[in-house]
Amino acid sequence: MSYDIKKIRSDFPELSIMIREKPLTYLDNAASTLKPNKVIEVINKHYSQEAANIHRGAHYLSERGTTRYEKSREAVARFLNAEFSHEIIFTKGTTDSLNLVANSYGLEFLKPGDEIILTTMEHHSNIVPWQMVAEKTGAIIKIAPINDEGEILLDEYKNLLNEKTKIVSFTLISNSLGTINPAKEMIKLAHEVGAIAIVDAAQAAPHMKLDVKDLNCEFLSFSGHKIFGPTGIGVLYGKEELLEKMPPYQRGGDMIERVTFEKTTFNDLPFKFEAGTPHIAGGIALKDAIEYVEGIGYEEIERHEKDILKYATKRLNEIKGLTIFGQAKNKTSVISFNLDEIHHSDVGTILDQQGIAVRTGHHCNQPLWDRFGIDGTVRASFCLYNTKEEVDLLVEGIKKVKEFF
Ligand code: 7TS
Repeated sequence: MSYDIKKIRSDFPELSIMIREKPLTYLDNAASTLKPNKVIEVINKHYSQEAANIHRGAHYLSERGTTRYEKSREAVARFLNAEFSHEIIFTKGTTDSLNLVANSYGLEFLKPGDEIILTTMEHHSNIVPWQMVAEKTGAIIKIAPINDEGEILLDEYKNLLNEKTKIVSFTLISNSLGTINPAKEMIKLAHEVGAIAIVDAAQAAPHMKLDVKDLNCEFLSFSGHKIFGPTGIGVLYGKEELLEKMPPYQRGGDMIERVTFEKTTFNDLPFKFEAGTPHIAGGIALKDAIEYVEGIGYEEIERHEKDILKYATKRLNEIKGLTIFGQAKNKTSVISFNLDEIHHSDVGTILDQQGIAVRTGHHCNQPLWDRFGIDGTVRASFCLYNTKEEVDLLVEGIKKVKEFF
């Protein structure tokens, strides 16, 4: 079956809006994706006909909401190929998921001198929580370096691993370079020294099939809003055995079994990690977002996106004075670039005047850009609904920027 891009684009109402009297060209998908009608309808229906609190009420709406929310958890477990649905913790997003692991697992189990390995290309949300853990426990952070193409230097990574390594935490796909990291191999090597592996799949979820059994990672996180779902909802997958022995991250309602003023016992998984009223509508609609992606199919999506990336890379490389950062052999859907003598924020402003949405700046990767000796880039990021015509508009837009200067 051919890829029905027209139909796919018609599923996203925001793709038809005008920005500054120009049709929107949305190339900021690594920051957040647009939402398909199905997701919007489910959220609308929830708030117009089904809103009620869950996990507590004796009434119809509460029970139905609970069923929907828990069905969504099952859908996520299936989506990630997790063994049990109670290994799926709903969070606010990837940042929240990583903070949960750092605060709960990191603070509980790390000791002075233990080592945490990250990579040069981590998003700030996979750096700053570990700095807190290091500060509070006396653990040490080590960084696996990358080459000029933006690929992890596996030999250097191997050299960092030793019996003191307790945690390896890395992104599956770089939000700024598009690099797809050799996750399975990195996890296997981490396990050989007895470390646990944490995968940040925020950028991977919209582009590639995730399988926690195949990866064999201890934890994995992603954000709803980057996979065509709502903001404010995300996922932490954790192996049951580890989640069981971790202390709660936040405390309050829903996460308890019995409270007295003297002592509290905690609820079972996953509720031990879900204190307070959750993002009910978001949790429910996440199922529809996932099913939307699965309905198209990752094989089809990957083929389409590879085609777009190849075309965009070729066209951008034709522009004189344009440098692309991130040339990994195994790469997806992101092009970071700069123009000689023109600041990235100026490029973004002029593209915006043409209805073209890109991100400019450090993209929450300051240590990565330190590695390249720059302070940021222009970033165009593509997903399943982007087209070659949009790449052409970007190229025309960049030419206008050059003319302007
Ligand atoms: N990890 C990676 C690899 C990311 O790209 C992001 C967000 C996060 C974690 C944090 O996700 P959040 O949903 O909790 O915010 N990345 C970006 C970006 O590249 N531009 O805007 C947000």
